[in-house]
Amino acid sequence: MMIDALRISIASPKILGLFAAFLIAGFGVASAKAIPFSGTGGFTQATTVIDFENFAIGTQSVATADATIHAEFQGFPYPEFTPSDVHVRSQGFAQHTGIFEGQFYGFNAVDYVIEFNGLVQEFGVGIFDPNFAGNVLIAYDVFGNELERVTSGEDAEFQTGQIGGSFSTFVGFTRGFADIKSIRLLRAEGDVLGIDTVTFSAVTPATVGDDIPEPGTSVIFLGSLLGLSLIRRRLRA
Ligand SMILES: [Ca+2]
Repeated sequence: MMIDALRISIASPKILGLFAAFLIAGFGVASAKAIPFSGTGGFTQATTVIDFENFAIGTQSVATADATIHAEFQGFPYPEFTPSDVHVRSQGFAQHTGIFEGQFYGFNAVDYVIEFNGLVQEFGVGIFDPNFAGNVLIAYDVFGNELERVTSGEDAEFQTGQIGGSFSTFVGFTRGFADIKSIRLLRAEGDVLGIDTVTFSAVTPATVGDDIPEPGTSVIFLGSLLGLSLIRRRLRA
């Protein structure tokens, strides 16, 4: 975790010097792009919030113009959960204002998936009743590669509370540019989570192919090379 690395660096002048040298050399910049945070104050840009208040109770898969939210089922040891069990619910227990209140989604022994219709730079979500170490919030890029994760019990940004449904927290990421395509919240063994206040910065189009040649372009390029080669042979002949 970048923040932990920074703390260690500050504790040791030698490592700090090395770290500075890396920064000057241009290394370490990539990993500094992702900063996990807790609390709803971690955003630097205007955000959109899905608070589930406008969806009918019982809605199983939530979709807006920007994102879709659904659950993934782990099966054993909770084979009893089916898609119809995971849906928009109304509040029936202690809550945290602005993080977990009113209507929310889930509260089952499942994982949650948030897919954006494009890319976002900043993301955060209210998480209800995390009690154990090992809950993980992960951001993925457009190729499904992991960008960043925060884990309860390991990272200070992902707090847990007492068992009994009295605790909620807010966990998120901010990136150097918009490269988050999807988010997964994977529950720890034995934990049961719900989500609310899904918050994200502007969704920008996911343009795959700006840095990577499309297959078609490569084939055309290869074709041109073969063509040149043939012309050269003919000229020689
Ligand atoms: Ca809500």
